[in-house]
Amino acid sequence: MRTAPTVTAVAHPNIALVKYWGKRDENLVLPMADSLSLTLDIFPTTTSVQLCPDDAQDMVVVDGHPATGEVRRRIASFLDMLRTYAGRRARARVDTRNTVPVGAGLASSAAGFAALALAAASAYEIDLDRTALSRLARRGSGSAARSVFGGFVLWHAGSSDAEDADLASYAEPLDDARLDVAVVAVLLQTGPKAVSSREAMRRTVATSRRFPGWLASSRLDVTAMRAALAEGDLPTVGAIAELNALGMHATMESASPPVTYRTRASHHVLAHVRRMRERGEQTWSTMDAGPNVKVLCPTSDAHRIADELSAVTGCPTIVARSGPGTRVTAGVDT
Ligand code: 2P0
Repeated sequence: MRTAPTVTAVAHPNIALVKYWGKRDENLVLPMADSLSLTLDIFPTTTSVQLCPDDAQDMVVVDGHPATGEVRRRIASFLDMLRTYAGRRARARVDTRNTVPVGAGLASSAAGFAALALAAASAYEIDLDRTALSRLARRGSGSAARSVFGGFVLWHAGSSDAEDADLASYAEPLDDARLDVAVVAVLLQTGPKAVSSREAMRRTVATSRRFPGWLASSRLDVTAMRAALAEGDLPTVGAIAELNALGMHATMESASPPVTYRTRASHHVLAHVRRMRERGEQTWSTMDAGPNVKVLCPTSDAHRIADELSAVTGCPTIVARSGPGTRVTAGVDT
């Protein structure tokens, strides 16, 4: 019997400059507001999918080990959704390799589900354009919708109209963005977080009195950020990104019980980045669902700033730039 080909896809994480924090539909993974990101050129995830019609269930291997628990459940239910769409029954073998610790607030799920969406859709012979691929990746993990594309990307929340809600929420590249920026990631902690971003988001929406204010300001931030990106205005981009990230953390810290991803070490880096700015550096902080701080700066300054942040914290730093969208690397004739 002919064995099905193994399709391999690679995807990169993205860093949100205006964050996604709050869903209006958990099942369809529909956000409450637009968000805007930069896909990075570090920490790729490579995922291979092969259909195995004789297997009774999906086999999922993550970083060389059989997946269990929530990780396995999310991947298997993503594959179930694809099978329903494709009208196919064959189970799949999924092998995914990260170059970054999973669950540490370093966007492993964005790269992971973007790579899985492309490799699995190709394996099941579902022909999707990039917009449809972005919608599909969104169903796995919201931020994965953005990692389908390279460079600066806008994820549309879409209308609240139930009829076309799924169709209206997808990401697209911002072709008019022109900005020279690097991202220095300060790796303070790479262990898995105590509260998943999914649970943290749910808790924030349900209990934080600051949530309506956060939502209103992030909608304004998207408009201002788009204009600043088109102007190539790094100081404005940096200022909006930093305030947006601080607002997101303040909002989740006011949930009940509070979600606190910022540690003493995170605050130390945030303060140091402000001090660098006061002495004339172009540096702005952002943080995701974890303690690590990412610093926006001009590309020509990035290695110098990374060295300083390593020296100050005693922790490793890594410099990232704009990276590519997800692509198939093996298994499909082109
Ligand atoms: C973002 N984050 O915009 C925000 C900022 C973390 C902080 O998207 O529940 O893994 O799978 O849709 O995409 C992380 O949440 O959440 C995230 P789900 P996801 O990048």
